This record gives sequence, structure tokens and C-alpha cells, in this order.
Amino acid sequence: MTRHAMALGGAGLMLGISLLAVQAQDLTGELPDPPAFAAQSEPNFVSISDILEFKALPEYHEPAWVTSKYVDTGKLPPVAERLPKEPMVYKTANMPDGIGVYGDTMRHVIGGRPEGWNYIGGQSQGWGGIDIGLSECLTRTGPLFEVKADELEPMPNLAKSWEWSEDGHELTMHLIEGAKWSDGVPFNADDVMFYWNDNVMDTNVSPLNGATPETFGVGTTLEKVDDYTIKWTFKDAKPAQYLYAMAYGTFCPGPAHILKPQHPKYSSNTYEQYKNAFPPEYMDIPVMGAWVPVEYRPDDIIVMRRNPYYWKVDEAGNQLPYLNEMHYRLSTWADRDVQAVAGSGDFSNLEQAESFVEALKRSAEDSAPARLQFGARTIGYTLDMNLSANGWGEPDARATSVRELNRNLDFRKAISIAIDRQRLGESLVRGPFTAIYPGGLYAGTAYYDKASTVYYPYNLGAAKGLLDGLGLKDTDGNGIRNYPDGGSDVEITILADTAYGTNTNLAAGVIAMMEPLGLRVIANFQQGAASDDAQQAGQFDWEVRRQGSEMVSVVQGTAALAPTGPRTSYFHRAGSDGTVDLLPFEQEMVDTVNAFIATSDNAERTELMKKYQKLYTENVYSVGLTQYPGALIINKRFANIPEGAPIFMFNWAEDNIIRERVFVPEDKQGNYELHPETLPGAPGSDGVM
Ligand code: BQZ
Repeated sequence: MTRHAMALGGAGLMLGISLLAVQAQDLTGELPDPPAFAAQSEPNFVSISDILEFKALPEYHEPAWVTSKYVDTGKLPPVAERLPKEPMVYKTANMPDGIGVYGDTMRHVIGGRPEGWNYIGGQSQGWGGIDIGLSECLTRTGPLFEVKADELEPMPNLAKSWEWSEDGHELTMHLIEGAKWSDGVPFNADDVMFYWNDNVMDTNVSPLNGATPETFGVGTTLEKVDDYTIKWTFKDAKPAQYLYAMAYGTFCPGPAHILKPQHPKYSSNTYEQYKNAFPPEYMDIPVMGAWVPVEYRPDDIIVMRRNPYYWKVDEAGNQLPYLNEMHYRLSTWADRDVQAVAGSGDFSNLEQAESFVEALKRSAEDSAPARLQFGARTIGYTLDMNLSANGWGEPDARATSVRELNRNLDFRKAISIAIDRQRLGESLVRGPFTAIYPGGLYAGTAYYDKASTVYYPYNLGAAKGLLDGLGLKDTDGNGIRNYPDGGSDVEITILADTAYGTNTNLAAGVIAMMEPLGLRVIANFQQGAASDDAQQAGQFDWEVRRQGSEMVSVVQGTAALAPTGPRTSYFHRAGSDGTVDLLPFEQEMVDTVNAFIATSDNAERTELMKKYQKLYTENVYSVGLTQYPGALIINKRFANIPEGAPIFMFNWAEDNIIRERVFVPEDKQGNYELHPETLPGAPGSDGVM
């Protein structure tokens, strides 16, 4: 316990009238409803069986040039032999523009940079749809935005069907049979088991997107039954919730035949060498996704070509994808918006509020190359406070004192009511976009309950009173509050990702609003992967973070709603002794989330999420900052874009729109292919075959 903490405790004794008065004062208020903002298009709600099925078809087709240049020349087996016994078949009735034609490219622009191709080993590919397109997972949830609420469950994908045992503790899954990696090597249960045994269960490896053993339930086991059958065993009965964790980002197996020989268990490599064994320059990494990386120019572009072994078709037997090529231009996230509305890029998740007005203006013209459709308010930001007081992130003395403050409810309340959320939202964009967001589940989402949402409105005076009451007074007259007993100034760092203007603008807003409160908050701004790494390592006091899908859907990423495991929370992970030093209300939140996972009774789930929302907002688990809608920007030449596709819900739009069945009508096709009529080469070769 630091000197300051003791003083804090001591100060507790010096609870002046002021604190008692402020504490007694009910600081809660009526939460204003978000400004009316109608999503610009609604999904056509369907059943999963209306979207796809797995079945063998009488005949299969491919682009003519694949047949002539590759099959007829013996470089590739015929399409029917490249496809699984029962491919996934997308149903025409669910495709807005029906059966498509081959050709053209989707030109993405992204703000990330590839670290390498070892996704399950923990490397980022640069985001922006790259990893979503490369990695296929056991189940799929992105397209669930268009599935009827009472039929909501993850869609089959690499796992084409599953059944529960009588007692609900065992789940047997049947993998797609006869599917192959993009280099023609069979995909089977060995790929699944390598991911599970040597990446998830091996805590020396941190798969990208954070899969941990607890992600699938403490004590859960997974075994291979045969080449195309796996069996899960859970402690709880029928925890169907975990089927969501078997989707993107936490159960997307990698090519064992390529990765396993590099894993420390099977080689003399270190874990770092395993993680970095496939740098961005390594081309043609085998994938189960629709496109394979064939060219990489640092800070310039990643080019991908169609996967000749892709295991999905349309009802006419045309092997997908329709688009021959994918581009990922390596730029900035803000540039992604600019290029999409200008037509030099084809796709963007308009997610930074600062770009809304310009994007709306540009896309309003009839001549605009792209259409822009706003969805629901599913983009939200919080100010997270590192709640670990037992060593996560190896804090120094200064940081340890801040952790003690973060763990104090009155302190968190003071910070929350010193933030003028109305002004903060308007500093990003004026108009009906941003809503006052107290934290917790978002207004307008399935499990949100306003009556269970505690809101502490802006009140700088009371905030000062709360900090006075904690004994944090400016004893040396420099305008900055000091720790009790002549302690040092209260200095706090705030982490924000410079890859997003919104993140740093909100952080700058928080810094400015802490000044009149007498707190010195210092910018700790870092770029992309460095910011993500600092967050995951706990090297931050405070962080401005864009929230995950768990706040929108609850069912996707549920384990991250509270510190349900040593590495599941974004801002409270295990310390040096491997335990998470939960605060009492956090323990209740963990129990509530685990109860939610363990039941499939909807009424019970609704009640549990009311309890979760109350615990979260009453205790200021994290400080809500703002919430606003995002808009999908897509070039008008593309067809089969589903109505009402949100940029973010169960997953990002790069998954939601099912890119493998997106096409460009022949007469609208652009001449953008950089490597026309070519296919990926052998793993590690110099690109196209
Ligand atoms: C969307 C997304 C697709 C990650 C990433 C990035 C990483 C985070 C987050 C978003 C980017 C885009 O988000 O902003 O619009 O294209 O890629 O994966 O922020 O730094 O770690 O969680 O999804």
C-alpha cells in the first residue's frame, strides 16, 4: 500500500462535511434521450436457412480463364475436385441482386500496417477487413444483423452443423468435409486442434483478437473425434453462448501444415520467432478465405487474388468469390473515408464523427461515385481507468497511486461528472449524431434498459467536492491537486490511438475538462499496434477506447463485458500473481455475465442485463464519453450489398456484407485488376502462379 494510498485512507478519516454533503447529494439525473436519428435503411429480416445451406450441386463453374489457363494446362485440378463434398451454397433469394458475374476488384484503403501473416500467433495484418477476409472461423456472426431476433444464433461456417448431448455438456461439431486451404492442402480437425492446443491453451501465445482459455468457459475441453468431427465438453449445461466465441476473431484456425513446424513445441524456435515466422513479405500464405495475398509493397499496398480452392458457391454452382482481386492501400483511416466518397477507393466504415459533414456533402450529389447509408448508433467511446492494483502492467509508484484513485468510486464519479458530454460530442460534429453516453450497453440495442441506466450529469462543482473529500487538495498552490499529506501533484497519463482523430480529439477533450478540476492529465498518444499493445499489457492509467461488439450485441464478445477471466477485460487483467483483484461490484458483474452465458432463457437474460447495466453505470465501471451512428460508404458499381448492413454490430461491415458474393455487373466493371487472369502461387513463392 503506497504512502499516498495510506494518506487516502487517512484522508478518508478526514471526511469533511464537504464530502459527506456531496456524497449525500444525489448526483444522479435524468438521462436525455439520444437525438432522433433514423437509420437510413432497415435489413430484410430472414432465417439463417434463407441465407445459405451446405449441399452438393450437379455442376460447378469458375472464371473461364481459370479453366483455360490453369485447369486445361494441368496446373490445377478441375473445379469440382477443388470443392468440398458439400460446399456452402448461398441462396439466390437472399442475394439482393441475385447470381453475380466474375470480375473486378474491391479497393480498400486501411490505416493499419501488416506485422505478418501469423494471425493465430498474434500478428495483426493491418485490420480494415484483411484478417476478416483471410481467416474463416468455425461459426460466423457478421451477417446476423439481418436474422430474425427470435432465431438468432451463430451461422454455420467451417463447422457446418453441430449437436448437443442429452445433458448439454458435450457439443459435437461436424467440419466441412473435403475443403482445402488455398494451396490445395486438406483442411481438417488437425488445423482446429493445433489452434486449440498450441495457441489458445498455450498461454505463451496470444492469438490476435484475444482468444484465451476462458473465452470458451473455464475448464472447457476440445478433442478430435475424427478428421471432420470435433467434440467440446463444457462444465455448464448447454452454454450455447460460446458458439459466438467460435466466430471471428476468436476461433479462426490457421494452416497447421505451415505454422506448426515453426511452433516452439515442434521446433527450436522461441515464441517470438514463431509469432514472427511469416513476415509481410512472405507471399501466398495458405488461407481458407476468398482471397490470398500475392503482393506487398510496404506503406503502399497489399494485393490479393482469388483463392482457387474457395469452398463456397452460388446456387448455379459458380465458385465464389465473384471479385478476382482485393486491394488494401496502406494509408490512414481518415483517408479511407476521403477516397471512398471521391471514388478512388471503394469501401469505408465512416466511423470518425469529424468526417461526417464532408462525407455527407460529397455523397449527396447525384454524380457522387459512392452511396452512403447511416446505420444505428453502434459506435461508442469510453474513458477506461486501469483498475488493477496488483501489478498488471508493472506500474511505477506514480502509476500505482493513480490505480488506487481509479479504484475509488467517488474518484470515478468525480471524473464522470466533470466531463461535459454534450460539449464533447459537439466538439466532434454538430447535429443529431452524437448522444450523451453514460457507459454500459448502448441505447437502442437489444438488451438496453433505460430504467437500469444510472446517469450522473455534468456537475463540476460536485466533482470538486468529491475530490476535496478524498483529501486531494492543491497544497502547493500550482493549480494541481496534491496527494494528501503534502504529497506530489496528481498526474495521470491518458492513452489514445493516433490512427484515429476521434480517439485523440476525445482524449484532448478529457484533458481540457480535467484542468478546471485541478488534475494534470498528460497525453500518452501512440499509433495503432503500439497503442493496442500498451492497452493489452496494462501500460496505461487511463485510455480513450472505441468499444467492442459486446456493448452492441452483448452476445458477441460477452466474456469481455467484465473481468470473467485473467485476460478478458480491456482495463482490468491479472496482476503479477495471476489473479484479478476484483472490486466487490466487479465480482457481481462477473457473476452476472457468467449467469448470462450459462442460461439461454431470454427472460432471465433480459433481467441479468438489467442488473449488469445498473452495476456498470451506478459504479462508473468505465466513463462513457459519446455514442454515434456509423455509415457504410460503398462504390455504386457494387451489387449484392445487403440492405441495412451496419458498419458495426456482431462484426464489422467487411464481414456483414458477405464480400465473397458481392459483384460488379459486367457493364460497370472497372479496369483495376493489377494481376489480371492470375492465381496465387505456392506458399512463400514470389506472388502469382
Ligand atoms: C474496421 C476494422 C476491421 C480492432 C480495428 C482497429 C484495431 C483494433 C479494430 C474498422 C479497424 C477499422 O478497426 O477501424 O472500421 O475496418 O478495422 O477489422 O481499430 O486497431 O484493435 O479491434 O477492429
